[in-house]
Amino acid sequence: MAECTDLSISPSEAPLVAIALGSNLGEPLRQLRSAVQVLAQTAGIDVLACSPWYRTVPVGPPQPDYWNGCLIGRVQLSPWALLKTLQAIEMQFGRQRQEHWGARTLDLDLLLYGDRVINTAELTLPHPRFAERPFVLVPLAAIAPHWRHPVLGETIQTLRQRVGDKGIIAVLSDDVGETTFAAAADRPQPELP
Ligand code: PH2
Ligand code: MG
Ligand code: MG
Repeated sequence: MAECTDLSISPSEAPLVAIALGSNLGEPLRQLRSAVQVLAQTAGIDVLACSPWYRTVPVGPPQPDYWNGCLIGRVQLSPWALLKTLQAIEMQFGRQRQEHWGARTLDLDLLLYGDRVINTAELTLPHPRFAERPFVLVPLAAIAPHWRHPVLGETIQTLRQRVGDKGIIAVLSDDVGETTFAAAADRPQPELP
């Protein structure tokens, strides 16, 4: 479990963050739901909303279909501490170093951290190119349509309408809103479509 002690931000100043989740190896839906639970139980992270799960056509080399989703959280961690925490959770789920854009058991991408714009070797915010990807924008628009991309100046809803639904195969709603998301990982897994 990622234990982060760097709670360097007071609750009143805690920014909203958007995180993209993806998986196409092992048992993707089970891993994604479980990852949401792990994030919700991590010190310094409050999960506020989680999108439905979307089955998506893989972008990149030939590999299995993905399941993708997004969540919105409030964090008391710096962007770098949050990045480290996400990487530790990916490792906990058996993530191997893989080929670029290759298959993975769990991918946690930090998309937005308030309106911060960061360009370092370690971390780029907003996440580069997410504004072109339906597999990110479709789930994100389901929970954060009015969030404005701090570089492009457009809302997530507008960006999502621009990219359309290309590559979205199916949607599976867990009804994982603010009050019920914590229970979702305990539910029996539905049949895959
Ligand atoms: N992630 C990738 C590469 N390709 N394709 C889909 N559909 N969904 C993903 O999350 C994804 C991908 C590398 O992070
Ligand atoms: Mg990633
Ligand atoms: Mg990714």
